[in-house]
Amino acid sequence: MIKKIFYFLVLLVFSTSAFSASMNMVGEKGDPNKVDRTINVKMFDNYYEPNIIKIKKGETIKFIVENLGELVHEYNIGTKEMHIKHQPEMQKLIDHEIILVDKIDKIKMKKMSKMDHSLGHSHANSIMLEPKSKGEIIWKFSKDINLEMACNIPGHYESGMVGNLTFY
Ligand SMILES: [Cu+2]
Repeated sequence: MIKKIFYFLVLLVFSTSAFSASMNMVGEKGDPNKVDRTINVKMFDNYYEPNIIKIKKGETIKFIVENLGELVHEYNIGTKEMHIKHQPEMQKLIDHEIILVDKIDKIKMKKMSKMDHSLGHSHANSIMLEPKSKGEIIWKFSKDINLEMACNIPGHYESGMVGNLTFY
């Protein structure tokens, strides 16, 4: 039993540190007082407008994201690998009926996240929006590696809900 708990803790520490390491790879949460540029992004079913954004290394950008589609969508900044890893997490939110076709059950999300942290789905690099809603992300692009903005709701990425964040 104790051995089991030990392995669980090792796994927990390892997975959270691996996660923050990959987050640092793509930049960091931006300071709202140091925004260099504001970019409006529109989300439709299933694509972004614009779907290519050019960024200067070190820039802090405020993305004002608006969901003009009829489905729930996500705006998530990461590498291709991060998005692929994130997709099973999103599938879990669908399986638990936290993400519905056009709604996010925020009360359920809060409740479930107390038991399983990954279901809380609050990361500084992503925002999930219901149809006809708006939100923002402030992100500092401190590393110039190729990034993607993507929606990891099952089927969306595959059908084209992905765009490029490229550096000058
Ligand atoms: Cu989507």
